[in-house]
Amino acid sequence: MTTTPKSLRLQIAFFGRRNVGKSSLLNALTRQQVSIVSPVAGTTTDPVEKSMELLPLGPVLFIDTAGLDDTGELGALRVQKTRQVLERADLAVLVTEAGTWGDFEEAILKELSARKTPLVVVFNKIDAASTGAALPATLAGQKIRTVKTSAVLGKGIMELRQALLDVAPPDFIDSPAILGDLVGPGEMAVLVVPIDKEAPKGRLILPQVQSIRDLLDSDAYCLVVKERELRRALDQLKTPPKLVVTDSQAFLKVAADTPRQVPMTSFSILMSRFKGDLLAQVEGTLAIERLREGDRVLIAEACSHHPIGEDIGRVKIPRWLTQYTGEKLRFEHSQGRDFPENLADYQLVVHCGACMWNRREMLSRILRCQQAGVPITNYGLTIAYSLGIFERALQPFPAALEFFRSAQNPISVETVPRPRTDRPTRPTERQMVPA
Ligand SMILES: Nc1nc2c(ncn2[C@@H]2O[C@H](COP(=O)(O)OP(=O)(O)OP(=O)(O)O)[C@@H](O)[C@H]2O)c(=O)[nH]1
Ligand code: SF4
Ligand SMILES: [Mg+2]
Repeated sequence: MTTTPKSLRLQIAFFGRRNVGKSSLLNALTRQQVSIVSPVAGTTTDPVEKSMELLPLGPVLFIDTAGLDDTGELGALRVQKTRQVLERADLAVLVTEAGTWGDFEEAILKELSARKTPLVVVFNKIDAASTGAALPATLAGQKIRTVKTSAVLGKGIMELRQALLDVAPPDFIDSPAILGDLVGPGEMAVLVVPIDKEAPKGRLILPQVQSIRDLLDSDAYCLVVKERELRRALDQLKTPPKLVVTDSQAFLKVAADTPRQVPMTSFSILMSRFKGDLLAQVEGTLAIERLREGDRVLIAEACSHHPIGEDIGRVKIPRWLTQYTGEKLRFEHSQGRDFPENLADYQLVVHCGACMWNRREMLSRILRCQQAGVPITNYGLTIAYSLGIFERALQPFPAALEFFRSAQNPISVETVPRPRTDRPTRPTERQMVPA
C-alpha cells in the first residue's frame, strides 16, 4: 500500500487513563478496528501501532498506549512501555473524560511540555457526562488545544482531525518537493510557460519560479519554453526529458507536441500534490461525471490576484466543464479567505493551486469539504479531465493513476484503496527509496 518508512511518519500517541476511550477514539479516527475496545479497564496491554494515511495529514503512525495509571507488576511494565512512547511521539493526544482530571493528567502535560511535544487534549464520552467549561478554558489559557468527542457516537472526530492538523509540526505538513523528486540529479525537465497577454509583465509566476528552484536544489536542470517552441526544443534534445510541465491552459497543444512516452503534467497538478492532497483531489475530480443540470459548482481562488489569467476561473473552467458534461451548471466563485459556510450545497468545489498558501491552510479546506461531503478538485485536474487527457496528466504519479484506473471499475470509489506513494518524499527518504 504505502511505502513511507515508519520513522518518517508522523507518530501520534494516545495517552490517558484506563478506559477513557483511547482505543475507541483511534478506531473512530481510522474507521477500522486497530485496537480492542472493552469495558474492562486496562484492555490494551502493549502499545499498538498502526501505520496509515490519515486525511488530511498523510502518512502517520498511531500508537495506542495502555493507561499510564496502571498498577501491579504487569502494570509497571506497561507504564515503562508507555513512557518510551512519550519519548518518541511527534504529537500527543491526551484523552480524558468528565470528572477524572487530576495529578495524572497534569503529570503528562508536564512531560509533554518539557519535550515540547505538540498536544491535543480530548474530552471523551461527552454523550455520558459534561466536562464543564472551566477546565477547557484553563487549558485554552495555557494554549493547549482541546476537543470534545464521543467516540461511540462518532461526534467531534472531524474536529479532532482538524486539531491534529493544526498542531502537527510543520516538517510533517509541508511537502519537501514540488517536482525535484520526479526529476533526478542530472536529468532534465521542460517547463512550458505561455507568454500571452495574461502572463504578468516581466516576470514568471510563483509555481514556475519555485519549480525552477526545486530542480536546481535537486541537481536537475530545466529548459523553459513557450508552448509554440516546445516541439522544436524537444527535437533538438539528444535525449528526451524526464518530465514536461505545462501551464494547464496550454494542455492540449503540449500533449500533442510531447512524445507519448515522455511523462507530462501541469504546474497546477504539481501544486495539488505540493499544497494539497493529490489523491483526495483526484477522487474529487471523479465527481465531474456525476454533475447534472442545475448543480452548483464552487470555483475557489485562494487569493484575489490570479496572475495566470483573469478569466480562467470565471470563463475557461466553466466553459470546459459545461462542454464536457453537456449540462447547464451553476457556477459560483469565492476568493481569498472567504469560503462559504454552506459547502454541502455544492456538488463540486474546484480550487486553485493555492500557490500563495501554506499546505496546512489548503489541507484544512480539503478537510472542510470532506466534512461537508462535497468533492474537491483543483484547476489543473479539472482542465485535464474536461479535455480528456486526465490519465496522461497523471502519468508522473503512479499511485494517483492507479487510483483513478481502479475507480473506473464498476465497484464504488469508496471501496478503492487509497495508495499514497505519490506524496513527495523527504530528502532522507529520497536517498533510501530511489525514484
Ligand atoms: N459512553 C461512551 N462510552 C465510551 C466512549 N468511548 C469509549 N467508550 C466505552 O468505554 C470503554 C473503554 O473504551 P476503550 O476504548 O477500550 O478505552 P481505552 O482508553 O482504550 O482503555 P484501555 O486500553 O484499557 O486503557 C468501552 O466500553 C467503550 O465502549 C464514549 O465516547 N462514550
Ligand atoms: S493562490 Fe490560487 S488564485 Fe492566488 S495566484 Fe496562486 S493559484 Fe492563483
Ligand atoms: Mg485501549
